[in-house]
Amino acid sequence: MRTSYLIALGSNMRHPAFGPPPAVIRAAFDRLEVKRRHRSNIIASRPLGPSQRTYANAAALIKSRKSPAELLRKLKKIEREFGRRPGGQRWGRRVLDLDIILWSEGMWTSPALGVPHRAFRERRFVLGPANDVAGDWRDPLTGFSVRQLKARLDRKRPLP
Ligand code: A4P
Ligand code: MG
Repeated sequence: MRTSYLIALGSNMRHPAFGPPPAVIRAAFDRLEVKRRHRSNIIASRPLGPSQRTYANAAALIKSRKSPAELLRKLKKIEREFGRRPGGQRWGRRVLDLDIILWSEGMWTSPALGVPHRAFRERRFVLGPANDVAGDWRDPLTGFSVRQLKARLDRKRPLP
C-alpha cells in the first residue's frame, strides 16, 4: 500500500556540481521525484545551533510503499549520494539533511526513528514550508494541523 510522507529538506553547504543550497534542494526534489505541486517554496533560514551558515529549507510530500524505517534508509542513502559524510559534527554544516516529519498512517517509534519528528512543532523553518504543501495534515500527537501549529508558533503561544 502506498502511504504519504511529509519530508523536510535542509542544506547549508554548496554541492560541487549542483551549486549553492537552494540548488541542492532543487536537485533533491528531483532525486526524490517530488511532483511540482508537492514541492514547497525554498526559504532561507537562520541557523539553529552551532553552524554559522544560512540554511535553505523546504518541504515535500511523497508517496511510497516503504515503511518509515525503509524510507529513512533511502533518505540516508540519498544524503550520502549528495556528499554528506556520516559522523560529522551533530548539527554541523551539511550538504543535505532529509527528515521524516509526518506519516499518513500516524506514529512510528523505534530507537533509530520517531515520527512525527520530535522537534518539528517548534521550528519555523519546517512549519513554514510544510504549510505550503500540507497545511491540513494533522499532527497525531497534538491533533493540531500543520497550519495551526505554524500559527501558534507565529504567535509564540506554547502548546498545551
Ligand atoms: N531520526 C529520528 N527520528 C528521525 C526522523 N523523523 N527523521 C534519527 C529523520 N531522522 C530521524 O539525524 C540523526 C538521526 O536521527 C538519524 O540517523 C535518525 O536515525 P541526522 O539527520 O543524521 O543528524 P542531524 O540532522 O545532525 O541531527 P538531528 O538531531 O536530526 O538534527 P535536526 O533536527 O535535523 O536539525 N537550522 C536551520 N535554519 N535549518 C535546518 O534545517 N537543521 C538542523 C539539524 C539544525 N539547525 C537548522 C537546521
Ligand atoms: Mg536530520
